[in-house]
Amino acid sequence: MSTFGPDFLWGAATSAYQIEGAVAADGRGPSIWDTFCAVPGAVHGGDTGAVAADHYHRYRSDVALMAELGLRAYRFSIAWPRVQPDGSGRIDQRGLDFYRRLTDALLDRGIEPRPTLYHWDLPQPLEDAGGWPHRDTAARFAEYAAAVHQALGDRIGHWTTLNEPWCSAFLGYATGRHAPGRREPAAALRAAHHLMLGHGLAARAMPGARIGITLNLTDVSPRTGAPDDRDAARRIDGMQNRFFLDPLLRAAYPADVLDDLAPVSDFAHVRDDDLKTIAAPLDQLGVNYYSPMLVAAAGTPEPSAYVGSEHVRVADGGRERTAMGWEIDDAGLLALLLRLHADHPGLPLCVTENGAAFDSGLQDLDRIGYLESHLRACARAIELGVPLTGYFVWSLLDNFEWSHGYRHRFGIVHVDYPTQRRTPKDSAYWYADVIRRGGL
Ligand code: PNW
Repeated sequence: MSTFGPDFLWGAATSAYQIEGAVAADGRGPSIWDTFCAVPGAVHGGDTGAVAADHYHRYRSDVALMAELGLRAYRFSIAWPRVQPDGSGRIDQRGLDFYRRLTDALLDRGIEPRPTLYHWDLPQPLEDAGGWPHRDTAARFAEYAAAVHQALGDRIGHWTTLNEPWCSAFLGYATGRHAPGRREPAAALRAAHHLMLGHGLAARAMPGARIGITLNLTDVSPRTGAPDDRDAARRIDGMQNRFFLDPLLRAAYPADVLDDLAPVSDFAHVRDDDLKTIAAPLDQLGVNYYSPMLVAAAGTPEPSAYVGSEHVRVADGGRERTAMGWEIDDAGLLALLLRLHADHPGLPLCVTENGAAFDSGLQDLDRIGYLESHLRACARAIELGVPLTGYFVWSLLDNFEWSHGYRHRFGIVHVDYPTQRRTPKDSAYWYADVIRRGGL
């Protein structure tokens, strides 16, 4: 029998703003990404998600393509501004109907729908009211989650609340590289807390749902054994991994990280019982892994996504890199999965994103190499006892890569944007084969 087992979820992932386009269709309201894309210089080449891969109009043929590849599951996200164009109150049935049609098309093909409720497209009116640094946004998120669950809960069993709250908080509100483009480190810490609070409140608002959250976690190591490099690694592991894992799974912020952050915030925004709410029972932890991090202490502080650790820099591990400049190392994925299993035994894990940007066209041997080595890491983790339930390639389609626009391609399926023609790359055929065989 294959290491992966017969119930392993072989999937691919996308997100709403990155593929749907149709930003004005059926009453959709603006999101912070529509606004951010209009800021000169914010996105490479002035690209926007206005058309993207036009999936909103092409979802039927896209689902047929998924079926041809033999996918068992499809991870997508639901656009909050389609469901609640104002971010609160009024529900637009047309928005919900799109996701009902998509879900039914998947179920008809025997593909399990795995929706994420929030993949970064906050309704603009909620940002105008303060955004994630504002506590109220968490309550609004729970209302939205309840409405979607009420509409689709009969068809969908497993729900992911948030995708990568680290990115929403620290790229959105500290470095300003992502929407809404704010550079306010203290606000970023409040945003992170309210994102997690929103997760907990949403879990409570979806009775009977199986609940997951997806984090971008990584394996962090010091460049040398010197004490200041080791402290740098402790700090980055703290901000990237434990700052989210500990509240969600231990109902507490890590004490060392609160110490690091004391000059930035007194955490007065954390109220009694918040941590109990955040640590709602979790049925699955989604892990997005692309690259490990090697870090070192730096002399001069630089603006950083790692609030409070501005004197840490990322070091060169000397490995090959993808088109994003991210170093390739499957050992980091294995180390991460083993560490999560050791720290949180019994918690089901799922790789909800893994993949690579390469600009090699249809004959993407480089992408096949990346996927194969990382799937081997998954197999090894399972052999060593990690409860890994699935693997989702990022991404099914070439798509809008946030501040990089359309410059880099993550898809196993090529999209020719002028014609919207889809062509499976060699990696798609390779992956279809892996799924058919049930493993490598
Ligand atoms: C993730 N970083 O994003 C997202 O979940 C996807 O939407 C995205 O397309 C994919 O990974 C590839 O980038 C990230 O700068 C974006 O650290 C940026 C970072 C991390 C994750």
